Amino acid sequence: MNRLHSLREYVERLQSLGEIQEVDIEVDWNLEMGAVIRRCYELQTPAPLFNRIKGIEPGFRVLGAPAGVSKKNGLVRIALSLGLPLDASAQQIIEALASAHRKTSIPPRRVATGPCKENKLLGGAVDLERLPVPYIHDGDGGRYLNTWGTIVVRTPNSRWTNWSITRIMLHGKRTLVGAVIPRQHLGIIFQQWKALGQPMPFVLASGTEPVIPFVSGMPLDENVDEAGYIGGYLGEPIDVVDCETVDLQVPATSEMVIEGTVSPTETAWEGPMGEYSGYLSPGGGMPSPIFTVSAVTYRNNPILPVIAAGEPIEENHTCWGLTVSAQLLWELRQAEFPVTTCFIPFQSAAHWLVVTVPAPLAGAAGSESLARRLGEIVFRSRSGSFIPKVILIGDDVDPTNLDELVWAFATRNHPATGQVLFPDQKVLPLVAFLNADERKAARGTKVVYNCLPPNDRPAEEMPRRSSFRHLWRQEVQEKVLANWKRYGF
Ligand SMILES: Cc1cc2nc3c(=O)[nH]c(=O)nc-3n(C[C@H](O)[C@H](O)[C@H](O)COP(=O)(O)O)c2cc1C
Ligand SMILES: [Mn+2]
Repeated sequence: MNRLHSLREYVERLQSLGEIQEVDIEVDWNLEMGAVIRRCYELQTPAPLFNRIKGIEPGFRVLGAPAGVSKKNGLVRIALSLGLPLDASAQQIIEALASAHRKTSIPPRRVATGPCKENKLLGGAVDLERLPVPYIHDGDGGRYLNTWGTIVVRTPNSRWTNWSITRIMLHGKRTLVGAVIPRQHLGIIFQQWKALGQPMPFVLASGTEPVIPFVSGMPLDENVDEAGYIGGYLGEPIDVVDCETVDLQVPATSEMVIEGTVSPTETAWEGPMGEYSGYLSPGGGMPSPIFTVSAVTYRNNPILPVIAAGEPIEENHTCWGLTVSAQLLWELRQAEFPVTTCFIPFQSAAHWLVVTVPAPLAGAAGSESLARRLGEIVFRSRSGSFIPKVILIGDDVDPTNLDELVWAFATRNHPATGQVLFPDQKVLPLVAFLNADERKAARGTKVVYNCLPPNDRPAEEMPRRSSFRHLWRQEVQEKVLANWKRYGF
């Protein structure tokens, strides 16, 4: 495990890999920065590091696309963030995230102080508009301070501390309004405070060591501390420091720390925002609780990471897609489903989950009941509840190879009998294909596309893959590979 201890270390490593583009001309936080970041995803450029932001005091910086995909180096930002070999494949990343479930949780270690305490603004000195908060997409409901930071909250009985990512919008100089979704852990813990009629202490840690956002975006089970899961994953604890004004702790090397309380009663409109689905819904959003800020602390020359969500591929598809895949792989193995691997293709914007099963199973009878069982497990679980469409396919197909996946899906899914429908499931209302009634009820039909072959002909007559790797016998393949240069290629 090649752990990086801070965002600074991460940025330095990215610089040495040619994965950072420093932007030294002045850039406007109002739309310009968001548009640049979005174009960086679309061109898969190095991550932009904005060094001068209009109207913001010198030194405050923004890092766009912190875990974006790179045209030159593929998933290197993700591999580096997770301490894995730089050429780690999506499948290796998913295995690493899933197998941390078997490790013992290591709780964070409280240390006296850390770089995040270099500057402190307390009470009346807090002014969130001094921070380089971008107005990202044309049509967003406001400026988003948080798109990649970790929100820390604790249950009133202090037994569970949750670290998660949710978007948070600027509301005033000292107030924010955050998306608090009831079935997410932030929403579950908020309900407990609300039931007591008490404000919920929170802290937002932005610009943490790069593994932290990954696990903050991972749908672990209720009552599981993400900090301990990260400790288990790394094999050592994360150092945390006490907050100034609330009884919570944050990673010591955080770039910016925003502390305060969430009102049990007061709300404001949050949203809309350009979403991971690849759409911005005008008029979207909802009333959400107000976060009142009591302290801001930050490193010297702090760096705020920013995601410009939208059409793939951005961090919702890489970070969230990979961690949901990892969680579902773990859950399917726990349920003794004969899974080889799970993968949410980045380009599907988390709408397709591909589940592969051993190829011999692929020709077995009863694949429809296997497809039904798969849908029951996936759609019932919280992590699978986000997914509308599942593809069940033999593990001769590499689900991370889009060319192969498209071919196999197109040729193996029967239009009449290949779909197992699951009506009236909980759905995320922001999915673009839902009609008005489905959106309102947040319920709709989900599907498992069964791409396992029918079992109605003898094995020797089953269609064979006609690729170089699959159709030609071994000695011919070896001869061709050995002669490749001699042919003149
Ligand atoms: C970049 C990014 C942005 C996200 N934004 C939100 C959001 O605004 N609201 C939300 O409920 N989940 C959001 N998520 C997904 C949650 O972080 C994820 O489901 C996580 O499991 C929630 O934490 P929890 O399991 O402790 O509830 C986002 C994930 C990523 C990677
Ligand atoms: Mn959680």
